[in-house]
Amino acid sequence: MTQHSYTATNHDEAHDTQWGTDEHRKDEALETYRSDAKEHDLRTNQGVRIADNENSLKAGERGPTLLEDFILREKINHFDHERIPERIVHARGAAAHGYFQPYPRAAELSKAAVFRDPEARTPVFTRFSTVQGARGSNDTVRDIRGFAVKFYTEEGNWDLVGNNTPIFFIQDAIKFPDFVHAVKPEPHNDIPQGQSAHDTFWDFVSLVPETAHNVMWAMSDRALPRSFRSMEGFGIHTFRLIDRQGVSRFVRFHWKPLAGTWSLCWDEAQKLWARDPDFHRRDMWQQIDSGQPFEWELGVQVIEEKDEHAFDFDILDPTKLIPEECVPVTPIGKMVLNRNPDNYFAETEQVAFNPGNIVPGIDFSNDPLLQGRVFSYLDTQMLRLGGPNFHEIPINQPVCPFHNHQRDSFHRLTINKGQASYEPNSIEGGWPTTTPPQEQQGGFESTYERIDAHKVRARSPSFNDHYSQARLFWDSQTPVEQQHIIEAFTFELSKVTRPYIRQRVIEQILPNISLALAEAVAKAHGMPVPTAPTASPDALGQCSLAKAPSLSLMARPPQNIRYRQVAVLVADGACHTQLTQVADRLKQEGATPVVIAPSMAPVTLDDGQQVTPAATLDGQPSVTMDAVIVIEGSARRLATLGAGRYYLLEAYKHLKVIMALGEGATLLQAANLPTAEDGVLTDGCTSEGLDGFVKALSLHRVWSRDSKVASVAA
Ligand code: HDE
Repeated sequence: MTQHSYTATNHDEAHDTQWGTDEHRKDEALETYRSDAKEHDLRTNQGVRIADNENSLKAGERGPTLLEDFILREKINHFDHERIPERIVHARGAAAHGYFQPYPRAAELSKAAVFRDPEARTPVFTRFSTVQGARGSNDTVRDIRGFAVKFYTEEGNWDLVGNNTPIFFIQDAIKFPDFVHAVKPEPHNDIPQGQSAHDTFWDFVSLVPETAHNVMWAMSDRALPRSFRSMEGFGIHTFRLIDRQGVSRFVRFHWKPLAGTWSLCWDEAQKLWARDPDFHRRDMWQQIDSGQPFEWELGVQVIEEKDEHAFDFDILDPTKLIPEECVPVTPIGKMVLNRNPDNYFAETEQVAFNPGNIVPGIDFSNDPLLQGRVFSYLDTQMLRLGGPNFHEIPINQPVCPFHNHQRDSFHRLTINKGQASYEPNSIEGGWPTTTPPQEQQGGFESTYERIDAHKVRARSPSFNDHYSQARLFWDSQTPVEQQHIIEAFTFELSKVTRPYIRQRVIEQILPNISLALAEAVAKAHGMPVPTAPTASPDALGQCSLAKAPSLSLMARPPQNIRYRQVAVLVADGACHTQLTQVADRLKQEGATPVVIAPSMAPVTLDDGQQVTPAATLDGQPSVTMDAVIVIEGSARRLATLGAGRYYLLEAYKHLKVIMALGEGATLLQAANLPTAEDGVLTDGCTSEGLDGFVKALSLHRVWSRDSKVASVAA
């Protein structure tokens, strides 16, 4: 083993002089802890060289093992304790390193160091997660995704711990354990994994109407992201930004993916559970590894304090979004994720996010969900990471110095020198000392706010509206998206075994969102069709907008094909010139061509040259790809294979663009698919033909096909 220098908090004097604007600061700090065993002897944790790592110490070759074998005991002992508790929610995740760079506008809104200098890059570590499933569950389940960013700023760590929806299921932290118990696998049999399609979840949401809005998002394609790179992220709660003059403004944080927003189909997502349970984490890992960073803009919706009550909802209510049509999102910076972690456990598993980690220039609002969260994260991490010293774990350490009088407990790494671990003291010259708040580099100061109130256990009447934004969400979707929501409700409720719970959702919840939605789901369940809303006028609420186009994914397709994975199907006899032409064009557009063949054996092309496939039809099935191109000369061979025909059938069912070149139509015919319709291209490998492919794929899917695919047997 290499020697570590555990100077967790004491290497900072050196850093004091180097502070500044370096995005590599965290990377360099982590280097102290990296261990590379190359050219090192195998040793025990006490440094003793090991001579035999195959046999335990025994009394005779066939005799009992001896207790004295300290090498065996140490190895087994450590192994026995390798696991730590997984996160109670968001257990499954994947993360990457990168940086954040502010735009000039940011410094006008906040004095936080992270926003100060448009030339400065602050290191970040960002973890994406599902909520419901265990650490080993599937990536592509229908679920909300966590979107947690740790900014290692020069004035301390700021964690923006958000989700990929701008709202949450509940309004008050006191309901969180109930909500999580309801959505998690059921307690008697630990079923189902990674899914909300079960009795306890729907029992809870049918009894707690404030969940309706977030449930709508969860039943939409938003809950099925195609890639972490194509997700929006949201801080959800209203926060505050404090500028250099001390002026506080309310803000909502948004992450806007530069790649655009695109999702999976439900059937595709389910098939991916088996075909590639690691679909999202693999996608991020491979793309970052191949130099294709993941990028977002950070934006804020800004509300002046005087406008706090200017909306037809309460901005402290985390079940409400602020429509972008009412308050536009101002971009204030860009995040680039460009480096994979070295070690999953050390970094992704041990990272501890906490919305309570804020820095001068940022502050909380009184959102009652946020207030509870500020308590919860530190508390849960004490258990998960084994005590109060988890801030010393390399991935959690700030890049700036930190000194205080906190001491001891389990796994303390810092060797605090001196005798005085209290304040005030005269023995150590009074150090460390406090810093008064100031415009820059000052101590943290909470927003000055007058609170003159009765102590009550109550909810503000301004939180009574539970349905107006669920309706706005529904009304803002395109017909295809609405159909997907209907199908999602129908599917989920079909897994609910108690008819009275299904009935309660259909009769008591859905009619308050949309009678059309209620009718479609009721019919699919053979239940009476509701004819009128059931909620009180207060709960139904009112929304001044009829529609908010920003809520629809389909309304704003990415308009390019960057980062798309395109299956390029080949078999013996495939046209070499065409293969090169297609691959070149896809790369030119920023997409990735993946050459796929029936087996991994080299494919002999029409000119006698050979190409080694990247994958097989089975190994990289169509569900893992965004579109399919069949290279001329391959179709006849592929048509003889079930896997070849199924490839196109499934791609067609999942609304993917299919381009069949040359005699490729024979493969379409063999699969009983149309040879000429929107998104099925057989124009030949001309430059116009490829233009047509790029144009079709830039809409992400062939949405006009949606109504036909129910009859496709794949
Ligand atoms: Fe969390 N949440 N949460 N949550 N949450 C956790 O902290 C909690 C909420 C979110 O990648 C836990 O370290 C309470 C909203 C993310 O490590 C825990 C409440 C939002 C992650 C916890 C909420 C989130 C967590 C579990 C209601 C979106 C994963 C393990 C008051 C804005 C972070 C852990 C990561 C994780 C508590 C509600 C997002 C138990 C009490 C709203 C992205 O502390």
